[in-house]
Amino acid sequence: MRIVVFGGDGFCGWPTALRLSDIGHDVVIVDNLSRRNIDNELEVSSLTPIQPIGTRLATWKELKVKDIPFLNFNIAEHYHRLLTLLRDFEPDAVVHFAEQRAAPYSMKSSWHKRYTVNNNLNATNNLLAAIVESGVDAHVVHLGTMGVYGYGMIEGVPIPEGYLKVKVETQAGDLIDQEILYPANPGSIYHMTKTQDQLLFAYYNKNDKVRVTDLHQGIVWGTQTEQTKIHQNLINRFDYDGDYGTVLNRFLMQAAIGYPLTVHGTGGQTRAFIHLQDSVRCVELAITHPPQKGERVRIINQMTEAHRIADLAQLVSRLTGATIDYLDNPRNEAEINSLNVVNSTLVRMGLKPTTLESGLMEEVIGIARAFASRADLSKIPCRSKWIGDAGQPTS
Ligand code: NAD
Ligand code: USQ
Repeated sequence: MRIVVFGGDGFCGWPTALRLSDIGHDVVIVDNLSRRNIDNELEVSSLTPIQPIGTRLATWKELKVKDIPFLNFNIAEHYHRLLTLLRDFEPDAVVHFAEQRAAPYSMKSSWHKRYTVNNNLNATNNLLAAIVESGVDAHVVHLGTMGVYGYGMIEGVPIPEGYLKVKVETQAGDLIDQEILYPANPGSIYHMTKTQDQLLFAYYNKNDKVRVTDLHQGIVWGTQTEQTKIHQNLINRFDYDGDYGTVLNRFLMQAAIGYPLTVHGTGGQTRAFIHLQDSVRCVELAITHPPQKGERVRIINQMTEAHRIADLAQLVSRLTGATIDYLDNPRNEAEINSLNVVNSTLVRMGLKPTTLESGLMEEVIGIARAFASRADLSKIPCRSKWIGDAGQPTS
């Protein structure tokens, strides 16, 4: 298949592009390198020494004799480059990772809120509009988030894969069955953009019959995949800073350098998780199981395990001897929640999950300890607050 990976220089996009190339697809990467520029803005670096995209791709070509063309442009702004690419390359599938993905970054200031909304919504809308205008029948595989559901806000109801069965009372007093998009309940501006993406997909799917799979992904942990391990120039990024570092990778890195684990509040928040290797495999499965023309947007919950943050901290502490700090929560989120998620589609398609127990120590030793000397401890605290003293977000 011909596949474009939008956001293919990022944490999830890079290993996905390599995997798709490795198994024989013709892959093109589009990325405007905004994530690398945000590292410059925040004065942080990946814990792992990631190479420039040119070095990454030259190494891949040398090792595998496979060319992955790279185009550097902003899909939220350069519509005509996007349209031309789709017309010339005629992809069978496009994988859409190209969004600003950090909730704390999206809450740092009004500028960061506006950037995240402009970037994410225009990226998604441009991609869908260009697919329609080009006439290519490319299957859109989008990386969404479990955060659109509000982490199980309806007590006692397992989170379905996107659509909720409801009974609606008619004027005559009869109850009729309906299936609706699960009510959106975002917890940050970033998560809000993903709930808006859902409406864009629903609309273009209804009006133009664009085929879409929206993968509602949990928090990704881990760093390396089968392909990124092959050579040091292919190493994937590892974010540990207070804006981009996600909770489990932060705990693993903190444990490796002897920094107390930073639990927000009591740690009663329950979240969904998936290992990076499984995330890559899920995208592959989504590509090889496309929806039919005219089928509604297919929504798949891309997660393998749910854990309470406090339990994760205790598990990491037990394995490594790390101490735990319970900090004032900088976010505005429920202190405690339970989470029960339906994830049967991916299991049915053949996903064999990597469990936390099996992969944690490999990550601590192989990555976090190996690159501990590159850590800048001043970048670990989360300084982005959802609500500041003046009722405004602060950074
Ligand atoms: P990332 O920031 O590492 O990668 C995103 C890539 O897209 C970056 O390389 C960036 O430069 C590029 N990009 C952003 N806007 C662009 C634009 N307008 N034009 C061209 N390129 C652009 O993020 P990630 O962790 O790889 O996440 C990828 C996707 O998966 C995101 O949409 C995110 O919401 C979703 N997701 C990530 C996680 C996670 O834990 N990392 C979990 C659930 C969902
Ligand atoms: N948390 C801590 N300590 C930390 C960091 C985070 O206790 O040092 C807590 C947070 O308060 C939150 C939870 O851990 O309750 C998760 O935070 P996170 O930063 O790991 O994840 P989140 O902000 O939700 O975002 C990440 C990705 C995002 C993706 C989302 C999936 O950055 O792109 O959409 O996970 S989900 O969480 O399922 O919505």
